[in-house]
Amino acid sequence: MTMMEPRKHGDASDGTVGGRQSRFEGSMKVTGTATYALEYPVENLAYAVLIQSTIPAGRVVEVDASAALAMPGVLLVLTPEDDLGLKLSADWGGNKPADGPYYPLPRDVGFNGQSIAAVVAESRELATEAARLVRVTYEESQHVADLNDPNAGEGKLMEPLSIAWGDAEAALAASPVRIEAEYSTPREYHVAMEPHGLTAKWDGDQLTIWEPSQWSHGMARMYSEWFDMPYENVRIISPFIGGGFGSKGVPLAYGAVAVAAARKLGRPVKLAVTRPQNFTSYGGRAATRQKIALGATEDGILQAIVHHGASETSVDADWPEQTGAATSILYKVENFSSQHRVVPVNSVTPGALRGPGKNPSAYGIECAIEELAYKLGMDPLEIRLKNYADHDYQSGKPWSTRRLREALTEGAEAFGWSRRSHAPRSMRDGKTLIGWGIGCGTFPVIRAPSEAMIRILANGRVEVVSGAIDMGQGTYTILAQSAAEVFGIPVDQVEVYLGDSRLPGSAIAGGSMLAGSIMGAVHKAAVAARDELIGLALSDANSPFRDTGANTLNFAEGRIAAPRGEAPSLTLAELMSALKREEIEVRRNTLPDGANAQEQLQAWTTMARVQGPTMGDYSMHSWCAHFAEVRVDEDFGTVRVSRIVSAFDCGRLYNPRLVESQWRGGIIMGIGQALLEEGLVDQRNGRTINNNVGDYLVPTNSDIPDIQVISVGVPDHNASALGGKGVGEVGIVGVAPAIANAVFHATGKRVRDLPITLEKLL
Ligand code: MCN
Ligand code: MOS
Repeated sequence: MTMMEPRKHGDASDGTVGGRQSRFEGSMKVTGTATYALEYPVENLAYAVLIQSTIPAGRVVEVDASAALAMPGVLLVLTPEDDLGLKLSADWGGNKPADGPYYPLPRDVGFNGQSIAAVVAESRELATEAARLVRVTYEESQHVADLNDPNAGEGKLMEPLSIAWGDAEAALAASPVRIEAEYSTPREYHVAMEPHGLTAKWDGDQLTIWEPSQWSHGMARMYSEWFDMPYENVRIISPFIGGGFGSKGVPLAYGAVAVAAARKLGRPVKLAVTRPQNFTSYGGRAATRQKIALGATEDGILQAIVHHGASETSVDADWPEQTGAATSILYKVENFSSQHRVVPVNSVTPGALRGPGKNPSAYGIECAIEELAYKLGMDPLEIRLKNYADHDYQSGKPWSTRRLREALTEGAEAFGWSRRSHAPRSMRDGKTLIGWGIGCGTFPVIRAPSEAMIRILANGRVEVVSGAIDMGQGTYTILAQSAAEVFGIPVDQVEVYLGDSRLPGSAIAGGSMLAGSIMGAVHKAAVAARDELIGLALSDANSPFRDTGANTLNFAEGRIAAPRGEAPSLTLAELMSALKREEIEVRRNTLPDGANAQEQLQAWTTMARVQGPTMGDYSMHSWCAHFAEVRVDEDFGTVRVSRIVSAFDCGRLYNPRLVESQWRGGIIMGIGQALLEEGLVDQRNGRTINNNVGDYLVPTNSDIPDIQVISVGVPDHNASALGGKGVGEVGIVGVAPAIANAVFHATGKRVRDLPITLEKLL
């Protein structure tokens, strides 16, 4: 097996868990030496280009590819006529569908922008030109453009997502103070810097796929099922990813098309999804709307929450963007009711986007709680502290750790919240209105098993090997820190190999579950490898430690020593040489002891072993409180975020520098969500109008103010082996409401539909 180039590191300081190493692969990415999926030099490549439907609903009647095929250099045109011989795969949970064929280029069109044909040629330019010559005849039928289409209807109630306790309607009716409001969020997209695409190559019955992936093992499994071949015969290679944010967890239709084309042609095929095609090749965050009613006493004690939410889904799958996901756990309330509906529309099936569910949910409840505060004439910080949940009212379980009170008070202190004047429009700087607002956020602790391999080499270097993914979060770096700590060596003595489905099994880089999961596995394997080395060192005839009478050895500052200095200390290399060992290799997983091979494979390739936040004695979540300052130009209605202070409880931090960057990244995405991001749909034809990075606005440097982040967490050993909770997603949750609340404070105007653009303020 050829190995990836290992990620080395130059700075040896802080080589322990909790240190502030920079990202190992950061300089490789910015200097262009990190190889992305579409950059692998593969010989004899053919190039595939997708053709997407231009109607929102109906059927492909005919594809006339004669002009395209007549072009020299065009190799193949795939259309709904072609039976690619694929089978349906089980979903990411591992749930098997009824046996049946899979058509990645379907005849029935479910949305505008669905892939319906592909052209393969000797060059990408040729394939693109030939694709323009392909004539598609459609039979169009009625469509539903989006959630706001008059024909969209109320949708289907998702029974399992209905949550209730107490008697919310009665308690609401009896409450002396009530507010009710409707909030909405538009379609939002991942817009990762690296667009989607892949290179696929067959060698006999062996398939290699270079594709950006958040889950090498899960994706290999789904490809193997589509192509009805043994799991072992598929290999996904994905050592570097230019951002995923939830979009790169499973293989998608275009992947099946590229692999099928490569099989048909007997040549490797590269398929790059164009930026516009990225908007409909997989789903972004679904548009949502939600109605929230709060009932309270005159002194601001919550009595009831009634919540009705809905989100868009596609016509052929139910994907709920759960608007109630945070509503039920943020506050102490005895009477609660929440329902969620999905409304089928002619769009691609929506997907997970950083903080799915929690994000729009926090937008609703965190705006509503401030609306209640203003109605009561109460400080928004005070109302949150007054209704602090001492346990999880939904599950009835105690929190494992919940330092949200500290996040609120320490965040307020750092922000200078006490200097606020309460009345809207009461703070200004000349013609600029100033507003302050708060938004709380949360994300569940999701736990999953993982596996890792540790190798101690004769030269004293230590290797960490896992199929886990680093898409920019910092996996390479924290795993090097973990191994370095166990062996008492500098981090630059550790090599980390990741991003390959042939390497040991791993949890998905998703649901903010990877760090806790893979750190546990690497720590376990490293300790086992160290124990094996200690055992040899104390017993091997060639070992200088053999006659010391010690029963263990110390590993610190790059040297191995007997506890009371009974023998001279050695480096790892010196000890390996004394033992005449080429290598010590240890593989460990965090499944229950005795899990057989099939159970192991199931654990890495499906979500079957994933545990939610209340699947134990406790309710476990990460928490945060954002404090936002906005400046609004009264004449132009322009909003600038001028300052953000956010305090987080994510348990123990494996690498605070990387965590701070995760939090800031989430906050920056939250600023985009609050002020800029919005997928626009042409009602006439269901087309995504702004399907490019010129028109779909994401924040740039000039939109981003000073962001101060504070950690108030304490280690939580129920949440993970090393005490950390999830970090990657919680940062985005609660930012948009903090900004919306600040805009209200500045202007006295409540904008309830995101994004908050100037025309809504004038
Ligand atoms: N970390 C830590 N201490 C902890 C937990 C995490 O130091 N207690 C740090 C580590 O650097 C770790 C990172 O935070 O690598 C993220 O850890 P975790 O919260 O476990 O999240 P995952 O590794 O599972 O990453 C996925 C998560 C998700 S779900 C999305 S969406 C997201 C995110 O990470 N997409 C990202 N952050 C992203 N960051 C980048 N650069 N690109 C993306 O696409
Ligand atoms: Mo993250 S949306 O769970 O990949």
